Amino acid sequence: MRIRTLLTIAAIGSVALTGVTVAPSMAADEPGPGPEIVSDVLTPEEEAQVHAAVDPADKVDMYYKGEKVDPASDWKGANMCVEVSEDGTMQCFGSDTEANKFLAAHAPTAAARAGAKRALAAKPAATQNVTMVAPQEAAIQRYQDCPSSYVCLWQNSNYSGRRLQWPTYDTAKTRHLDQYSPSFRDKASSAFVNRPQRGVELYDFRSGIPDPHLFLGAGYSLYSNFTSIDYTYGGSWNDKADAIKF
Ligand SMILES: [Ca+2]
Repeated sequence: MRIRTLLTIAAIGSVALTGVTVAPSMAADEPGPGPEIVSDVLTPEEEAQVHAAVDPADKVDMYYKGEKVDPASDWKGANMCVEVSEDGTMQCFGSDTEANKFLAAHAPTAAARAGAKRALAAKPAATQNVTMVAPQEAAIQRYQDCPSSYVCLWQNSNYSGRRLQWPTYDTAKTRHLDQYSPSFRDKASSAFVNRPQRGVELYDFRSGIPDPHLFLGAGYSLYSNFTSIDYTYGGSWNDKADAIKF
């Protein structure tokens, strides 16, 4: 069943709530547009908590083809990087098949391993399917690259470009997007919360004014384009996120 998470918004200043009405998906586990898009600002207490949970200077180790990614360099040929340990370590991959083969055996939770296995099993059918649909529809279906039980952020809209992918742990983790190499700060443009429960928060760290945060609901929720999500201080959430709590 599609779980809808409702947030109670405290009656504080600078609340920007964009009500997006979408038809709920009827089938179980069927991805669909995120429920309510909630963009708000953190209270000073929440802000202190988030800042204490992340340190942008504390870079995570990232590996590609068995070698550590040089923090000063690029992802080289990698298209996606996936968190493979609770300490934040990432493995980067050139293709989804390569990623899912690794994750099916080495992902840090049983659900994450199962999600990768399911993606591998579904791959031939999905590929056939994509050749039969219009290119635009195929592009929109790229969210399927983010396997079941994971949370994904993409650099571009419509689930394209580079992707960061996190598994679901027993408790939520917070990561500064500056911890990745190269930094993913101010880059996220689309997202998929491919799990039934526990939404995701994105934060934008600001100096001198309260930090905005964006709540992405659980329940297989798709957010295809952050340019369509209003940002508290004007403009959109595109290329704003500095940290993620998943
Ligand atoms: Ca930012």
